[in-house]
Parts: sequence; structure tokens; C-alpha cells
Amino acid sequence: MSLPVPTVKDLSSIYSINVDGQAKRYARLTESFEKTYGSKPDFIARAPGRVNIIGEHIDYCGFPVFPMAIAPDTLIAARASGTSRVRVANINSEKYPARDFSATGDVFDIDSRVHEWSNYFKCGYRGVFDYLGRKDGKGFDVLLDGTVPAGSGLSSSAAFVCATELAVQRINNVDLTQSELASIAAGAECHVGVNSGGMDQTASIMGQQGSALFIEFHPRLRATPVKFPETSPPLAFIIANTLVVSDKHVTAPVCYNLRVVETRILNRALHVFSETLRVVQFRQICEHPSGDNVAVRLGALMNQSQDSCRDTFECSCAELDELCTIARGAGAFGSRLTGAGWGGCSVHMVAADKVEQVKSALAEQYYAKRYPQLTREQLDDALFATAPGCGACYYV
Ligand code: NG1
Repeated sequence: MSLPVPTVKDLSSIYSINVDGQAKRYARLTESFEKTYGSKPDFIARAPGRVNIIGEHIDYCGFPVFPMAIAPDTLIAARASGTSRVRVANINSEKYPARDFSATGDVFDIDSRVHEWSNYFKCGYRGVFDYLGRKDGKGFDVLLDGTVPAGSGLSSSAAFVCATELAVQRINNVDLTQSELASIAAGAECHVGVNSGGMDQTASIMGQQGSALFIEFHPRLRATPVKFPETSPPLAFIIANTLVVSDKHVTAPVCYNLRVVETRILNRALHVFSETLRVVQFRQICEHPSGDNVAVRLGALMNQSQDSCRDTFECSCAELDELCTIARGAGAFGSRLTGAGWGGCSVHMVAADKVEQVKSALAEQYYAKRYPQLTREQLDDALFATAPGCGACYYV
């Protein structure tokens, strides 16, 4: 059964750490909204990024994947305006200047040749209305605040598109289910020229606190929460960003979209089938963690996935390989790229008592050498521990 998107009133049901910091962020967003548009927002729509633990470049072939939602997210503060305009602004107005569209006209026109931030808003907007077979949108004002780094493999685009869908449907008094919204969002990025699969959008909408998701696409979209095995010490995850920006939209013809068609070629297909098997094995070990060395066996599957991405699918890069080598050397059970690759982030599975040790090794051997000018804050944004977080919701 697919559920509607929940509405929450308490930030501690969204975030498990730094709830005070998030409360300040939400208050800043509400204040900026009031300054920009003259009154408070009606609600805030929230959709998270995700980290894929295993199952890379197989969602668009229809095979199952194993991601989890994370705390970094896109917030969209929104208010019905009673006009016929859709006004879209971003907290980061220098990088993402404000735009203004007709609610029934040019908001539907997406020029995929232009690299324009508001195109992702239009994808979510158009996705909902195309699905409903309507074009009669109401005017509203939105202000965005995103903390998922763009081009990092943590699905900033899916978080943006999913949060937009939530805002659009609530303003227009529509209440689609989570699986409807995930499916719509999965198809919507084709309007910006990326032939994406459905992993990111499903993880963003259906994420569950404390669980990863085993996502299947056939015979229909289904996300089954799976807990990581209880080990002693418990398992923990670290995300490390190469800081090499990999923009799928810009490089689609020679990277992402090319791989989508290349999966028909035996070379590439070997990755797809072997990776699918690893996803199934990973789930089996999580659900039936009998025998010794559970963490080592899970880690080995992640390491094999990285080898296959590097050698057979050729979507890794020197910086991702280096992060994986350093983390494994410092005690990680498994290390691999996450997301499309060619830059962006890596993910590392470690024992909870090794988190600081692995982070220090990465900080000293990668970031201090390649990016000596990074501030403490920038380093904290690039290298952080993470846990399975909850999916999209409204905050009122
Ligand atoms: P990232 O790089 O996180 O956007 C992309 C695709 C996924 C999946 C992975 C590779 C989009 C929106 N997402 O993820 O569907 O194919 O690459 O496993 O294009």
C-alpha cells in the first residue's frame, strides 16, 4: 500500500542530530521568505538526498538497488499567492537568481540545452501536471534552501525535483501517494536531458529513519526497508566527497546517458549483472546475518562493486579510487563510489568505533594534500558520518 506524504510539526522527527541547528535554518528560511514576499510561508516541503550503499548504474536497467536517505536536503518554503505567477527564489541568490513564470504557461517550457537551475523546479512542476493531465496551476511563491552539494552523487537534483512536487501538489490541493510522486519524479529529469533511473527519487520520497531501502522497479515500484545487521560495535557510514564536480546534465552525452545505452554491450552488461547479484547478496546478508564476519562480507561486496565500477563500467576516477584506498587502509570494511561517479562522493562502511580514525586518515592523506586551503567548515561538509534518515515530508 502506498501512503500519502506525511506532515510533521516537530523537527526531531525529521533529523536525528543537530536539531537545534536545523531549527535555526528553518527559522532563517521563514524569515527570508517573509522579507522576499511580504508574508510567512504556508508550509515547508522537505526532500532529502540519498547515498547509495550498493547497486550502481543498474536502476535504469530495472534492477534493484540499495540506497538510504540522508540528512542533507532541499527545503522549499511555499505560499499560495492568489496570482497567476509562480515566483521561484533561492537562499543562494547569487548562484541561483530568482525567476518568475506564468503558472499555466512558460513554467511548462523546459529548454534542456540550457543549464539553468530553475529547470529542475520546472521538471517537478510539469511532472505533477503531466501526470494529472492538467495545465491549470495556481500561482504561488517559493523560496529554496538546499544542503545537498550539487554534482556530488548524493542526488541534489532528485531532492530538488521531489521537494518541488510536494510544494506543487499541496498548493494545488492534490494528494498523490508516495509511489506516484516517486515515479513521476523519476521520469521528470528527462526534461533536462538526463535519462535517469528511479533510485534517487524513491529513496528521497520513501526513506525511513534507521533503515536502508531495497528498491525494486518490476513488476512495480516497491521500497522495502532493510536494517543493517546488529554488529558489535555497530556499523556506521562515512561520506567523503572528492570535490570533483560531476555534472550529469553537462557530461550526459559522454558519461551518464552514454552508459545507459552502452549497457546493451557485453562489456558494460557484465557490470550490470554482477552488480545486481551483489545487491541481492547484500540484502540477504542484512536480513539473515548468520555466520562469522558479517561486516567483512558486506564490505567485500562494496569493494567488488567499486572494482567493477572502476574496471568494467569505467565510471570511477583517480580521486574516488584514492579515497577508497585510504579508507580501506585505515580500517573501512567497504569503500566505493556512490551515485553516477566520475567525481562526486564515495561511501565507506566502518565499525562505529573506527569513524574518527577513518575520517582522520582521509582528512590527512586526501584533503590536506589536494585541498590544503579548505576551511574546517568546508571539510565538515565534504567528509561526514551519516545514518539512514527519513524521507520527504511537509513541515508546518
Ligand atoms: P546521482 O549521480 O546521485 O544523481 C545517478 C542517477 C541514478 C543512478 C545513479 C547511478 C539521476 C537523477 N540519478 O545518481 O538514477 O542511475 O546515477 O547508480 O540521474
